[in-house]
Amino acid sequence: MQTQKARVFSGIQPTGNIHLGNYLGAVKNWVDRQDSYENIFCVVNSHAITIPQDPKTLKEKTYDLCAMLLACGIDPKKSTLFIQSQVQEHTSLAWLLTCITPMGDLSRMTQFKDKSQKNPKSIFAGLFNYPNLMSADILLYKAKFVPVGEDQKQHIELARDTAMRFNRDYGEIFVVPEPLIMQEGARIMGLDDPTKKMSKSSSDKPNHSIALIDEPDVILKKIKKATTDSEGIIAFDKERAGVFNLLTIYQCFCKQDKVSIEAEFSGKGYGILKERVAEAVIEGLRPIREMYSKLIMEQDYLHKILEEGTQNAQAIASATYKEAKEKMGLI
Ligand code: AQP
Repeated sequence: MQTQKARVFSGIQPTGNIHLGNYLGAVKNWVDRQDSYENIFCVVNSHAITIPQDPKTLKEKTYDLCAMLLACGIDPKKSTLFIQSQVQEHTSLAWLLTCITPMGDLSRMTQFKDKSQKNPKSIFAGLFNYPNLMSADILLYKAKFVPVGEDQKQHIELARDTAMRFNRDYGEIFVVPEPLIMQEGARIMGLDDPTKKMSKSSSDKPNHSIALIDEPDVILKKIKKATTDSEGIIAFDKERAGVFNLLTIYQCFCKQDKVSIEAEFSGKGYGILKERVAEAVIEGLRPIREMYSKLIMEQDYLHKILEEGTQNAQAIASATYKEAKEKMGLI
């Protein structure tokens, strides 16, 4: 008997160049588990405008990111890929959910606090309401699992609360989603400051992040400059964030366990560690960069994939939105 696969949904913002944190914390897991689930992946451009964006750049970055996701290994035969703003039910359902979400819950969100601190001159209501749009993204597809980095755990907990509240007050329609967070790579830190997560919006700092499109010499240079410490011991010690971060990145690519990695580096210096991490990252990203440079030239193919993805997503989203709207008494 064939059992139906559980559905996963996840998204990524086209706010800048996709970096190693996005890849190891989220996208690599989407790719690696495509056979285990029914997959829906989305470039969440409506989330991107919660912080002011240049319209022309946003549009370009949106298509670039779609090409990059395919280059990373998202297979259109196994996964639906689409752009959020092309399925209007995301923003429509977000409104319904906004009307049942307490202000207090939204004000506890750490991402809102962090992002408003980073952009003190542009704290708009959209940024505050961002988690409701994210809940709508997930709940529209009745996804069971949401593969994300650790930073998104709090938003998924909110989506769970919202689903349960709606189901209790208006009738059972939403699946209560669960986060899928990897043991390794769920929180890749900035190379320049390993106490802060690697982030697209800090990419103005030259040695902060590694973009998936970075050339080998750039990757080597950035890793050589990564902040470590003066202890000189290479071990998975969370207290020593710089070395821990480099070892975690290494582990994600070489797929060995922690004990054998520590043995490999026993008695060696940070110079060797950095060289080997750089080599692993360069070789791990090489096929992605090469595939991306081909795909970005094939705009017709890209648009065809996205059109099919939109149609698949739209069919599910409109059915769920209709159910939710009717339950709330909207005509
Ligand atoms: N440093 C990270 N380590 C592991 N996973 C990460 N993710 C983000 N940063 C890291 C995961 O990547 C997915 C897509 O993230 P996003 O595009 O929605 O944006 P974000 O979480 O806000 O990530 P950024 O790159 O830091 O963007 P900005 O600078 O705009 O805030 C998510 O699953 C996320 O968990």
